[in-house]
Amino acid sequence: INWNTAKEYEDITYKKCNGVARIAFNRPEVRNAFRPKTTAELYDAFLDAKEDADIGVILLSSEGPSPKDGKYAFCSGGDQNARGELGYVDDGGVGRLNILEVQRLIRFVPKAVICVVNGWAVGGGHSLHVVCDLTLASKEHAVFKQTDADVTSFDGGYGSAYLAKMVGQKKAREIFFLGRNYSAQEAYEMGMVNAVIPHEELEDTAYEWAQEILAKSPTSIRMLKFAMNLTDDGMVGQQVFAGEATRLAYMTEEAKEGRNAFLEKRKPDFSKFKRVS
Ligand code: 1HA
Repeated sequence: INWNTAKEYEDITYKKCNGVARIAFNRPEVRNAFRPKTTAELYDAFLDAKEDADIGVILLSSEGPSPKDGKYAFCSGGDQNARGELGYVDDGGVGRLNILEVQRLIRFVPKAVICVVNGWAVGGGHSLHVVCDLTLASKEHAVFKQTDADVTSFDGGYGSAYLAKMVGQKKAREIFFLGRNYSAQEAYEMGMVNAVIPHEELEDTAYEWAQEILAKSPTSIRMLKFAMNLTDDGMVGQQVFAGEATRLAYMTEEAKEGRNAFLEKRKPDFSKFKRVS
């Protein structure tokens, strides 16, 4: 895979290759914990991948292993050193919850997002995998764990409520209330991981899955993603899905007649358009 660096950041890496964007945590010495700078960079990179018409699939991955002890981590959630009186504070002392904005961008980007879990997926890192469209996990190194209730920093949105839709209420409550470790295989059996992949093949497999998706109709992928999001996202889910329906409607002759009639200061003539049933 011939990855090209798309932009240089401090806390993440951002690369592109053949229609695929790869956004990766790059703080392996702290198990890829995110601080406000990290989430701001993630948001920036996701926005770029969203706007880039050549990109069809986004991989959310991580660099590693840790130079300290050689262990792998996808993401260990919020950096506990960044927590002050106001919660997770940025360099200017402002309390930030912008990982939730990153979650919403992943959810509403009209492209498939694949989470590549090569090690620990913990706390807010676990929640990020939950919100991605697909998850691939390292057979040897992936560990799924929810520590929100250990550190009083809890995700009551997608991270827990949507997880419960995915793995069932009892299992989700166990994951959050007990905070145990789950292997890639256990996560697969619960239905929150799409495939368990030998570690050495993980990144290549994610790229191959991305290429398979890229060969599909882009309109179908975006409509399907938003259709599957719809009921869980309430009115916003409807708004996002309906926006795509409006986009398709704009492309019809009927819409052109409506626009042209207004611009030509005449009554629209919709009589030639059949009422299909
Ligand atoms: O839920 C939310 C949010 C919800 C709503 C809105 C905003 C939210 C924002 C954030 C979050 C959260 O993410 S809450 C959950 C925060 N994360 C944690 O509680 C996980 C903390 N880490 C661990 O439990 C463990 O480190 C580990 C299971 C991931 C790995 O264990 P391991 O392999 O034994 O490594 P360990 O020795 O513990 O860690 C290696 C180094 O990484 C340590 O530093 P060192 O002693 O080498 O100096 C460790 O302190 C550091 N590290 C690991 N995780 C974090 C961390 N440093 C800061 N923050 C971390 N999260």
